[in-house]
Amino acid sequence: MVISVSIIGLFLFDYNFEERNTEIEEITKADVIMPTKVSRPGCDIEDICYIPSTIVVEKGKSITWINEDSSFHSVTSGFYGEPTGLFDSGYLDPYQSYTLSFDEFGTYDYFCTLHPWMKAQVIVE
Ligand SMILES: [Cu+2]
Repeated sequence: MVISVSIIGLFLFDYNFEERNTEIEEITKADVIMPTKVSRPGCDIEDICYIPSTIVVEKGKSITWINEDSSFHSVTSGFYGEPTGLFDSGYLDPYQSYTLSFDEFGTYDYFCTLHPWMKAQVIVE
């Protein structure tokens, strides 16, 4: 129990340290896109609210999301109504990006705090 608590603590520390928001003035190479019109229900039917909706990343590597929609969106760990508190981009402006490094193995579900139908997953291997 003590061991698992300390691992979570380290992960949270790494997360806070690595988190950063980048403005689009720099050329952003995004791994996951929030496409246009996902602020309306429907993208969930084809699972294209975040593209790709499941991304596999090597442990220690980072993922960059970009909001290509004209509405605000977020990248928030957990499920709508049940955030896990591991990461949260806050509201991303149109064309704002968000980069996070993943230093622990696992499957990380995430969602948008504004649009309950927007959900996706990061798998760290
Ligand atoms: Cu959204």
